[in-house]
Amino acid sequence: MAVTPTPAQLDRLQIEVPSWAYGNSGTRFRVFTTPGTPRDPFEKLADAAEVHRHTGLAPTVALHYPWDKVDDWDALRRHAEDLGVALGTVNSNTFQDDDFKFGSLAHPDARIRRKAVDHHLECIEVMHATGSRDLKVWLADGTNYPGQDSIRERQDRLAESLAQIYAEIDEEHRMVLEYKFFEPAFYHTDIPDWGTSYVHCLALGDRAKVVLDTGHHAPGTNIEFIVAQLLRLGKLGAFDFNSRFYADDDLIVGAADPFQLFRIVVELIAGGGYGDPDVQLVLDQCHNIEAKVPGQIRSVLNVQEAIAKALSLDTDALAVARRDCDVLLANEIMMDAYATDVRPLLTEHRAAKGLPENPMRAFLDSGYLDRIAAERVGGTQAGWGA
Ligand code: AOS
Ligand code: ZN
Ligand code: ZN
Repeated sequence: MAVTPTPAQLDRLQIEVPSWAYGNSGTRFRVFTTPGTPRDPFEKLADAAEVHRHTGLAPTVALHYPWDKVDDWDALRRHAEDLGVALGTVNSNTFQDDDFKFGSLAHPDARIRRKAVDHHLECIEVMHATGSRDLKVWLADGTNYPGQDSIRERQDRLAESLAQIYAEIDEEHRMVLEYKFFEPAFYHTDIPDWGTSYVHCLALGDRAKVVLDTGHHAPGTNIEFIVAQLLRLGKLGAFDFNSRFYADDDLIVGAADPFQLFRIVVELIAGGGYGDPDVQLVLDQCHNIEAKVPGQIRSVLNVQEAIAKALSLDTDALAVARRDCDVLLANEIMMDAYATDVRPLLTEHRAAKGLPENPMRAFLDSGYLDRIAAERVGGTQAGWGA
């Protein structure tokens, strides 16, 4: 009862990979190092390009500023082009400076807020040099204890700071605003949920959109509902894809709950967001114990598989079942799509495009990991690279 996705439908998938996924990362207990870890943004791009070369799915790379700061942005841009990828979203960083201990854009001190706004203006300069379209704002702002600061006043300060940044982005730029319900602040965060992000984006204007990070919700949250609603409102700007079991685990997308990923992309497709460049699909992951490039390859393939299953949904039959209020049939049609083994179809699709039929195997056989382990000595932790 499932339908077969067309090559053209499958070809609409593009996933942005994060530069920070290629650096070492870990927990507060330990950061394990991996041989061959990139030593600078140029090497991160080289690794990211391997993901695209083997899958054909990851043509852009998100940057984190100042983690990915370089002296010569043109050189970085050209390097990316030579590797067959492009520079993507610029992520700001207002969480690794002592001045931001009590917040950044919502901080009670106007001097600190100014510093945080200025950091974003610097990011906008970077966007001019990199040709990036999106400025992604994720804030660590919040409080740990009731009474620590005024929740209400922090919202007002945040709105004012965001407006100052938004006023400086170009016509072709967007500001995408991420929400997260906890961590590193534990009592309240200043943008805890999609509603708060939406309210700020609405006040800012058309080029401000919400970022939905799949790991940033309380357990049990119906994320596909949020996807449907934000698409309906024209305010879903981007996804940060990853998996969680317990908190903001940042594990490989689709690893924890492939059925949830399927349900999310079903709503993405139903709401017209699939293949729409205004809904940017990005990975936001860390590979603490697994090899990083293969971890990223697995991730983009997991998204591709979920998309192919969702495209297998017989939407005509589903519409009839829904109209008839045939609950069991509607659910069966949905589960048929999910149960479809799309792997042979995707293998065929890759072969037709001249890509390796098994990208993971092809990458592991290429010798790239041994090569970088021998060549690169002293790779650094994500965020402290270069
Ligand atoms: C933090 O929890 C967020 O998911 C952000 O998207 C963050 O910018 C990213 O994890 C890189 O630090
Ligand atoms: Zn994120
Ligand atoms: Zn996160």
